[in-house]
Amino acid sequence: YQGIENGVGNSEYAGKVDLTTKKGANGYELTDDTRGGHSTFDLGGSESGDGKLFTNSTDTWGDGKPSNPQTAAVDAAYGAQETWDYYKNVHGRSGIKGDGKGATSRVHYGQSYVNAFWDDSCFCMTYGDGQGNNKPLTALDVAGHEMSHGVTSATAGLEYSGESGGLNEATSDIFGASVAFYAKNPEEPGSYFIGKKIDINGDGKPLRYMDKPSKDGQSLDNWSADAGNVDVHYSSGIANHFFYLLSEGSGAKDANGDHYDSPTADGSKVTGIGRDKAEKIWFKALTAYMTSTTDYKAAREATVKAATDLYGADSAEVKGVESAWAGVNVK
Ligand code: ASN
Ligand code: ZN
Repeated sequence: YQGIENGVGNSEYAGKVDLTTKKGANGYELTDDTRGGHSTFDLGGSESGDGKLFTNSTDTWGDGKPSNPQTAAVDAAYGAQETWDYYKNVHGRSGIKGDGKGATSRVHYGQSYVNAFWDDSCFCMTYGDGQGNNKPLTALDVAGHEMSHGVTSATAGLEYSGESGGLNEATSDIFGASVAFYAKNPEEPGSYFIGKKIDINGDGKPLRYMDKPSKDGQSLDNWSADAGNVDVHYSSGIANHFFYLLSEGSGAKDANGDHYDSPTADGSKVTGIGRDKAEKIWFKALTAYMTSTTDYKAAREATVKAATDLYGADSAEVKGVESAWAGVNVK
């Protein structure tokens, strides 16, 4: 017999998780035929090639520790699974390209590589092992962030420089956080703080903050004329802040033990419309109205159009979009 199986993984970040696997000629394989055949490969420290498909004699994978090479594979497979389900069940999109096809994940890239990246040319997701090879970059919000670069590339195609680059990065932060909220995993709860689990700077702090992006010391909270000259991982702050304001509104709020605090550029008050609607608006704007050269002003127009399509011209949602952009100085 060869076919679809229900496996169990012991992850580094997400606890014990269910994984869809496959029984093949050489035992169990980390391939998910219920999600377009997404498969997870071991680079074993190499920086090139496809790697080797993870296989196992039983259908229990990893032991929750980074010393076991399967553990990072469990987190990567879980991230791909939740990202697939998020786009399918929330936005009706089947796979990164919307064509029903799964991608591949590669783990154990290089030595102590502290990053993860999506690559359109191999339609593949790659994860480093992190500092001292023991903090793999395989957290759920990182998986969602990186694979969302594939979605952006297949849709709006936002150029990765200038203001469009900031919007590209923000789209990945928005949907990376959204994937984690969607998954409702108590070990790895959703948050507006990006990269909480990977401890990329070794100080226990998140990589980026959507409520008040400048808390990282470099990101922009609000638009200004030189936003297009700032690194895309910092100019993204403007749209991340917009998304937070649209979802939650202005004013301090505690959630999941995170202290969220989001003042507006001009002191105006913004009333949130809830994250679910904000996600729908951003997705529609990305897939129907944004293009490779969309800048912040055009992103405002795209989201107003999207909210108008979804909720009507005189809706509270359109007013929310307008007031959230005003709150980040995009007028
Ligand atoms: N983690 C980085 C990012 O998604 C990797 C890269 O491709 N620059 O922006
Ligand atoms: Zn990115």
